[in-house]
Amino acid sequence: MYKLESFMAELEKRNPAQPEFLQAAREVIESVIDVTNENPIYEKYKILERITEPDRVFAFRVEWEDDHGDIQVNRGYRVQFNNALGPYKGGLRFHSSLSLGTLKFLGFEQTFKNSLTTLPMGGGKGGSDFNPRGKSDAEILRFCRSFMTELEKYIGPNTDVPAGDMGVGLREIGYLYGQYKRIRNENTGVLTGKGLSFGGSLIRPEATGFGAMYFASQMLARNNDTIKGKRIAISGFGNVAWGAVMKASELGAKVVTISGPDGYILDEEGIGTPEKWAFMTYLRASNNDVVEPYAKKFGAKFVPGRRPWEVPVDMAFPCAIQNELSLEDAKTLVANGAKYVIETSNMGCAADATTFLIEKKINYAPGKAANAGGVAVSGLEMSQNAMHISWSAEEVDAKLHAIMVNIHESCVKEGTQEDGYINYLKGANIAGFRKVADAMVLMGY
Ligand code: 2IT
Repeated sequence: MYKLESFMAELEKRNPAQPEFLQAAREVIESVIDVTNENPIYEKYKILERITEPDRVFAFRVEWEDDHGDIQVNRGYRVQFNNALGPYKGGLRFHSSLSLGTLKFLGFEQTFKNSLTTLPMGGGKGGSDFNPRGKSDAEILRFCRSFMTELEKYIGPNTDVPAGDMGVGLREIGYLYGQYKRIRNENTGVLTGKGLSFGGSLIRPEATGFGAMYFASQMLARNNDTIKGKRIAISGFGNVAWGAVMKASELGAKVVTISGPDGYILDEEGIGTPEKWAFMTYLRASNNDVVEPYAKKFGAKFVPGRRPWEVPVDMAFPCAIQNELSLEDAKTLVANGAKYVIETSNMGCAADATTFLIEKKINYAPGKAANAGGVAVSGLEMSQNAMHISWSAEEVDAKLHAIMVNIHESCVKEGTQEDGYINYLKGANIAGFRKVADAMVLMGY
């Protein structure tokens, strides 16, 4: 019999100073411990011990020359967490505070998320403590080249297929893929999120945000409600927030906030026009990591140094970074009448915020379910590359929609409580876990 506290104590001893990894692991283990104890084969095969230990971790030096001719040194990583279901799959994050512990949390989460998509993908994550803020295009190119010169040794279209994450978008994927091709002379689509002209998939840039709105629409439908007319707070201003804002607007909701490290924008008119969406992509590409210019351009309010969760809304979609919504934020949202909190960033809510939302029977969805649309369309990009074809936007969007509906159903199936409340956290964790655990059992140790 596994016991949560003794298992966690052991995990904490093995992984000191990795609080985010331990937070993610506790959240999953807590959800699946009963299922595990009901299946003695899981204990016999030491599934919990094995599933919390990455298959392997690479760490490497990345050296590059800045625009002044000075040599800079960063650290690069690739965490290959679990390949029970397919090639390692997961994004690359470039962020100044990135550590191995953060990547282990992300790779661990990715394993269950990818399982939920039903596509054949294992879980991995990588990146660097390289800070894109203020870097020139040429510096980003030189960094990406150097990073891929090492990463190239560990990846391959049937081994490990990275994509973008924070700080890694279309431009960075292009530079990384260019270097991969220079070294390997292969057009196998080893990265996803590529440009359309060299193997990228339509709808991939929008997929995470679109998928979150499809998932939210399913949650609303279960409550005989729709997203039309809902007032929405979104955090972040990058790729994920951009897709979310566009789809929410298209479905008739009004998004009133986006945010950056500098504060948040309150736009009472709604962030609902192509001009405003285009400005978000301009802000992201400018590498300044600020949203304030939006306020000046569109006559909206800028609230410096604060997060958007103090704005009264019906639904909140954290779309920026882990632990961006605290217990205090959750209390404020609920006190102001919010009924839905949908994590679109990975582990967007702090652990105590999640517990509070579930206790209050708020419709809360964890990131590994709600934001799986991004990696799902990455999986579709892999399929298209393998077949040397491109699907139309309509085809990809329909498949994305079907996948999100299916993930929602899996959560409902495994997460419905006796009182009818859907514990999406538990549902997503159990559904994602079962498939990985069963595959590990079938393949032996
Ligand atoms: O967190 C995520 O799911 C991603 N950054 C996307 C990963 C992918 O391989 O598309």
